[in-house]
Amino acid sequence: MENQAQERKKIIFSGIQPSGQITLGNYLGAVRNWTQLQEEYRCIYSIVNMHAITVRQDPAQLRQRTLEAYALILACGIDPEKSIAFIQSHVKEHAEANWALACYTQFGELSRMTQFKDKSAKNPDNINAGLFTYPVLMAGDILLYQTDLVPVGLDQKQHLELARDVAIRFNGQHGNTFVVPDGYFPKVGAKIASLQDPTKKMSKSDPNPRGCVYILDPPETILKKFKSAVTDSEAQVAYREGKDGINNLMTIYSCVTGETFEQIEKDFSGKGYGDFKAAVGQAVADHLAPIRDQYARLMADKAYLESCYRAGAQKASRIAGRTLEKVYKKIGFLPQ
Ligand code: ATP
Ligand code: LTN
Repeated sequence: MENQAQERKKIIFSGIQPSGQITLGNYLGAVRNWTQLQEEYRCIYSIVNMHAITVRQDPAQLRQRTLEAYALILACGIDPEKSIAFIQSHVKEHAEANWALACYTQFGELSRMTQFKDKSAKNPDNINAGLFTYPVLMAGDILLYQTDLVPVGLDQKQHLELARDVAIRFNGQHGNTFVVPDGYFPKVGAKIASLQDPTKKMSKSDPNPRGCVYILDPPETILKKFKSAVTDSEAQVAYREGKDGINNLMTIYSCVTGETFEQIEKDFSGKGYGDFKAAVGQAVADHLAPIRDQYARLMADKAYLESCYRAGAQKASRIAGRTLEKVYKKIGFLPQ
């Protein structure tokens, strides 16, 4: 009975790159949502280390960051008993799906991807083919698990649409093979901006670390970063067009305290930005403190982490293998 109920649950898939330290933007835009979906859905989450190598990585650092990112998503509340949590390169089907789906993706559609254009501009000496076909690997991640919903930040919307288009195209040619996935974006927090340049997204690869709050930053650092956040000269805590810095801080405060924008405006009416920035910093530091503690406990138990990611990869591979087999059959690959 319980098994049947499990089977009917909708499937969630999402991934995060171990390309740097996980930020408050990653957390509020994606990872926090992942944990909240675990009760209602069948959730599958991956540390997408294969995506991370589209930008140059130091091998030792990539290994370390992959383990850290895995520990961090567990520390944020991903329960490896309830969800499947695995490391992308451990499940070979991802590389295979990537090739098959690349042959169902057009050069023209990949050329339109804004992330490719942004990252090529940032890394002009390494515009590699992987960076170009990045969205195909991502489509494979999603489609291999017959995913219904993909919880991501708004920056991933275009990639998600490509995954849908590829699924629809493949289904059109070969009959129903893939579930066509939908995006799942948080109402508040889908686009957290840099604290130093609130017109830009907070990003792991921001060269200015003061603009970026990392989940594992100690409380003093968090307070300092919020204190130096860029605002405006109006000195009024209100959510309005053109007040990018304050809007961003209000969004962050709302995400971690659950207060609405109206409540925040009321609470801080007549108070200066200094008070508000200190309050946001404190609220974020308080919210992240238990995650930091849990992370330290997990990193001290490597054997446990290893057992979790091994089991996760086995479970993921079973599901992905079934889809890949179906795909190969439909394409016309002679079975062994
Ligand atoms: P990089 O800077 O290396 O491209 P990133 O910080 O964009 O990395 P990813 O690993 O690519 O992080 O993304 C993980 C998840 O976090 C994705 O769902 C993405 O949409 C979300 N995300 C990233 N940055 C933000 C942000 N500033 N606000 C909200 N969500 C975000
Ligand atoms: N491109 C994503 C990471 C990612 C992903 C996925 C997200 C890789 N594969 C599958 C959702 C589903 C990003 O966050 N930059």
